[in-house]
Amino acid sequence: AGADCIITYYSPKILKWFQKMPQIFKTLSADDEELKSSFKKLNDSFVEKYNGLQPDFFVRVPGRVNLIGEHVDYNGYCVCPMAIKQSILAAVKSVDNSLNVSMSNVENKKYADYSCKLDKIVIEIESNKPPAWYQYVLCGFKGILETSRVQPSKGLIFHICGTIPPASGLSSSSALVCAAALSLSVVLNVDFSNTELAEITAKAERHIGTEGGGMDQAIIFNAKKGTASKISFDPLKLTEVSIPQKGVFVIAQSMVTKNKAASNDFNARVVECRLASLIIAKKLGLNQWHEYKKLADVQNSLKYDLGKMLQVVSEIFHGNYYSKDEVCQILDISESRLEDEFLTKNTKFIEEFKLKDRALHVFGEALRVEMFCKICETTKSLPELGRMMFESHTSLKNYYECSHAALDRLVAVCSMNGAFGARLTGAGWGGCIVALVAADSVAEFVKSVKASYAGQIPTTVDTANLIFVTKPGIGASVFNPL
Ligand code: ADP
Ligand code: NG1
Ligand code: MG
Repeated sequence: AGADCIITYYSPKILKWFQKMPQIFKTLSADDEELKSSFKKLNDSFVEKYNGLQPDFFVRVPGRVNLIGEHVDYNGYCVCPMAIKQSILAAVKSVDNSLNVSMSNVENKKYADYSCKLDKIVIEIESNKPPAWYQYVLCGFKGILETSRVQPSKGLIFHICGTIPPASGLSSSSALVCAAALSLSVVLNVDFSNTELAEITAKAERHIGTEGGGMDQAIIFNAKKGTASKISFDPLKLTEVSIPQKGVFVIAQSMVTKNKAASNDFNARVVECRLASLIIAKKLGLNQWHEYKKLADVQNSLKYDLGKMLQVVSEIFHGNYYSKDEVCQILDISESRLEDEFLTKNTKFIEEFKLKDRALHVFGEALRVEMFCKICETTKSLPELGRMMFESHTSLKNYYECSHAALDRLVAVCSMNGAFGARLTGAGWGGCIVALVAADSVAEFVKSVKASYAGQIPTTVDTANLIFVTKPGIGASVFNPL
């Protein structure tokens, strides 16, 4: 019994798929009343919108909170996230004899309906503008079509609702991409393992323009209830990390949103790290230096430990901005090669790059992830875990420059109210913080931090999600119709 068990009833439409991928099917258990009621509402909304048609199945895809290890996944280093309760829910119906896909959202004033043909998906992203919501959905569909090479034989209706605070570092974007990918896999009856789905969707979300590392999609498809995960990349692997019982994690929103695809801030950090990798590889005489696009790849070839990498960075980089010219001189390449081979569409026009501080953050953060996971396994010391989190925040603020005054304020408020540690979570520049708090005083903590928002909450913010305790939840799942 429990939310993790496999259903015994399945609708004929998804029977074949169920037989191929039983691991992702879930049944609603008695303690899932809240989820059941959310599906019921989504079902009613679907039936009303689509003139009495019923969905064939439902999908639930959670958001995630990263406990530590920020901006290191795309550098090849480990991260430590867990899935959260807030999620994207989709009600899905396959449509025979048509390649049409209808995308709709319960919040249709904010997220307007869209439809197109599955065999003609175009994702055109304008630089410095937030993508439309359905473009994330199209990324998910495109990922499945590109990888499975299945010619779509039918279309679908994809009707969703969501409770993940958008553009706030809890991975609402990836939840949406993954919900779309999973739904289309069921409709087209293609089977992938959870690891394959994670890799397909990580690649697919890059069509939105940001070059993320794959943490979000990896935890979304592989999260287990009750445990955080240490994720390593190349190859993708998850190991359970049990959170000490005396501690709980609290998430608080800064109320500043940041859509990562609407500016080049995220990709600027990706390419700064890439340039730092290339320069270390070149300066330390690695053959084929141009292949070293991730800091972890350089470290692996040099066979140095992380402490030694921090020393190397301090020795070979100056702390100022590097101009494009200076980078080209060091690498002995032309500006056009720099742009074509190592920069992205939206970072080609950046004239200067900070390299030393970015690399110091990445190697330092990679060390903190190792220590954090080790403490969870051994001493389980909450003050030590908290210290890693505060240090992570300071490094993100000073070296990585991806914090925000509202996040710094929240971290300070958490500290003043007795949190063992707190840090921004997700990409930053706004969004949420995560704090580690003693389980026996969490109610008091939440009350005090909530009080610090007095008079500042815009009407657009859902106050239920402003500050909340979070427990490690289950990954993406498919459910039968009600
Ligand atoms: P996050 O940190 O939440 O992943 P991103 O900037 O990567 O932030 O993505 C946020 C975008 O995801 C939103 O601007 C919106 O387009 C889309 N999104 C998130 N939640 C929903 C939702 N419930 N319905 C439609 N689109 C959503
Ligand atoms: P958010 O903030 O959820 O969009 C992004 C990246 C992650 C990771 C973190 C920073 C995507 C899809 N997600 O997450 O891969 O790099 O920032 O640690 O690009
Ligand atoms: Mg995102």
